[in-house]
Amino acid sequence: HPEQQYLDAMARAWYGGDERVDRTGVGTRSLFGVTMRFNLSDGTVPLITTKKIFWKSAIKELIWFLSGDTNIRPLVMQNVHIWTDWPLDKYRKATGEAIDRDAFEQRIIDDPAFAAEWGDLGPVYGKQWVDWPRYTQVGDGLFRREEKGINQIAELVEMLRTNPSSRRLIFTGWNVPELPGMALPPCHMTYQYHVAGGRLSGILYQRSCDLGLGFPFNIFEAAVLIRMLAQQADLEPGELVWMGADTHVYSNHGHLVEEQLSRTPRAFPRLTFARRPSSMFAYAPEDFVIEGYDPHPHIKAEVAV
Ligand code: DHF
Ligand code: TMP
Repeated sequence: HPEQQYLDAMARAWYGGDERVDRTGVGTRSLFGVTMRFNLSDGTVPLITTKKIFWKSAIKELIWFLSGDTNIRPLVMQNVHIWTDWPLDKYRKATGEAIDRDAFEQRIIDDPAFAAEWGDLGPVYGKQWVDWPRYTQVGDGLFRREEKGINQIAELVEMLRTNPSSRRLIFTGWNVPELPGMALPPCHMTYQYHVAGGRLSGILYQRSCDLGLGFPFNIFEAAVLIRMLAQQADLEPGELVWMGADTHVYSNHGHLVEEQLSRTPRAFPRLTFARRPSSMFAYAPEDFVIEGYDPHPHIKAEVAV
């Protein structure tokens, strides 16, 4: 079963990984350089089955990236909580206020000015994917930031349509000068595509991977992206290759590893589209139809902030 690649990585990291003190202070057990491959040509998508994944949250996150937004407000309004902890942590540290997560999210929803001030993550994924800053020289040592940046996703679709044999079918979130302004520098940082025999394959390069929490979202979203790009460029899906650099399990996720390793993976579900939206930027959550997802129960685990 293809999910075995994930369970093996978890086991290797947990039982034999390098113990490292990480930025969050929680501690990880880590492997460096892990590859997995998932076949998408049969219409399935890698949606982890050894625990329930809230895949609709993942779809909403992906649509949010493509919208170019970097504020958590639209996510919170759609009941997606996966990005709340970072703005919340910043708010608590800046104000000293002991506000709880629900109250913070409620303020983000109720008060757009509060959300604008405290809900933004900086120029993260969405900004770089569809509005990478562009500068024009207007004088000696003088540059103007253009109103509209580069839409890497639109350019990618155009290249897939007009020059599918290109070896430059890439987009990236790793904008070096803008990294200091980001709440977190991109983890799933670079995506590259390849067309052969009418099939679209993709590689995701992930510099840092939380196998317990982030990975199931990252791998699913990367696969869905291939399916969306294929739909837009009139290609068939091929394969997803995942390459993780620092691939780790947090030291407080032992229960997750042991429980997931004790479970038998089930068949991956199938993804179909309810319609063909007019562009990469016109998809809605209802357009994604997942059939045959029968996961084992959800397992709670704490996220390291
Ligand atoms: N930091 C760390 N330490 N690990 C991450 O995976 C991570 N991922 C980020 C941002 N920073 C991160 C963005 N993606 C969850 C899943 C993905 C995600 C952030 C958080 C998460 O907590 N998932 C839980 C709860 C899901 C829910 O409430 O909907 C899960 O059980 O899947
Ligand atoms: P880092 O910036 O110090 O590497 O910390 C980021 C942590 O978040 C790390 O554990 C990897 C994890 N992560 C994912 O696994 N997937 C994601 O999509 C994101 C945003 C973070």
